[in-house]
Amino acid sequence: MNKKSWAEPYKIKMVEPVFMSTRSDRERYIKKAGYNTFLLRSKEVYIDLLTDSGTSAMSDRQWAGIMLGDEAYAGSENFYNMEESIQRHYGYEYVVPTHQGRAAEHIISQILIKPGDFVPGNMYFTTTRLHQELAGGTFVDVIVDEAHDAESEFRFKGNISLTKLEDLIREKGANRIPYVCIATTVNMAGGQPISLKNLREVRELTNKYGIRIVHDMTRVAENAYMIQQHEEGYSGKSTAEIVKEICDLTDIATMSSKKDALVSIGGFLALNDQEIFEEARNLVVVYEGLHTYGGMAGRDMEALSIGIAESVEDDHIRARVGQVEYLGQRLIEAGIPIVLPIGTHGIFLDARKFLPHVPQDSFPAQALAAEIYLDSGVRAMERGIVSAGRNKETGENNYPKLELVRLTIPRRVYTQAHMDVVAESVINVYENREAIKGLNMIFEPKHLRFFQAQFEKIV
Ligand code: PM9
Repeated sequence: MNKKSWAEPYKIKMVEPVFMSTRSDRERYIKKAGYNTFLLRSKEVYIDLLTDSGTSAMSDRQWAGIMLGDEAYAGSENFYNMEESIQRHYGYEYVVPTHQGRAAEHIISQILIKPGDFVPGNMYFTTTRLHQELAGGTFVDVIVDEAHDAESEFRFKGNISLTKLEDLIREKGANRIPYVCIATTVNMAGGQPISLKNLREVRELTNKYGIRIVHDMTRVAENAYMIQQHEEGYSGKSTAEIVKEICDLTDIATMSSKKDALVSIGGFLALNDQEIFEEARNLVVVYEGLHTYGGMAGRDMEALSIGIAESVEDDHIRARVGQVEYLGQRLIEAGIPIVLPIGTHGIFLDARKFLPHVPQDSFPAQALAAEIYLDSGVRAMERGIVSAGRNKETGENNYPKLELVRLTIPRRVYTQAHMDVVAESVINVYENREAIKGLNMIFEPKHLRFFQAQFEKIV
């Protein structure tokens, strides 16, 4: 049978109400939130596409696991189950639990980076770069040029430019590059994957210079699925096999389990080097908690060990990415400018093309996210000049080429009908885009300003 339609590989057992509001309610809410969607209360939101982080629906098996929480301070059984799940599905030998991804980034940055070092990576991520900088390092973007071009349909926009990477190593010297940071997938580029061919080439190059690879594996199963679908030679392999192959090419991993791994909270550092493991195991007790819980409750470690196994199942990942593609296709058909190809965890609106009349200094993506909320109560996230922050040396604004609004899809939470409502709202805002004038920033926090900055409307 030639199957044209597909459906989610689960049925709904429990429901949670969502809150509708009127436009005049939303006008009050967003003004009070300083036109920053991070500052809205969740009850003020109808469909929450702020993030896919910690927002997944857990399975009945995960909830059953929660009841098996062993809340011993030391040596919880759930830690060993989680460790075993990480070893089995990802292949790393040693595991240090952390309360979420940025804590793992903090620990590895403190251990490996010396002041004056350079850390190349496939585009920056906000928390990752900040921890590199706080440890005295400088992030260097060595992603392929296509990643910065919203319209390029290159399939593997997460790839590293080998020329940029080798030029940097020659210019700075391998001893000033503690590691190359590889993210699967690349969030800020639009959820774009790296190919295994490219990763293998990066491995060869880093081996030549004795440089480690640190893998930000936050969405590794989604990346593996894209390899299965689009990279030559992988259509016959399972997502689980490809995930293992990716991890095997890297030395150390930082994980925010709140994404791919289908839990509300948690993260870890995983690695194969015993000496670095001992250092990390020591540092985790300073910042997070004992090395057998690292800031997580026993029940959360149990849910994570089950979530990891579910995250690499082909049926799950096909439906997860399929839902993102469904929304993307609806927007493409309506002529809405989005980042192409459609990524894995959300649809990224191209605010430069959406609002060509709003200069980047007037925060077009921030303004667009606020307008979508005003239109329908759908909450999105800015991923443009506000997220890019300031240059750590000069204090000047960074001006990213990509000025995006991310409609991020939580895993297993919303239905196709919700996606239709979202598409209709974005289309409605697009039809009335001339009226949007942009924002002025009236409050700017020192670190990761996108979380807490406040704005007022330009009228
Ligand atoms: N990502 C996201 O919404 C959480 C809030 S924005 C900082 O996309 C990558 C690729 C991430 C990520 C978080 C982290 C940090 C590291 N790498 O949020 O600390 O997408 O668990 O992970 C968010 P934690």
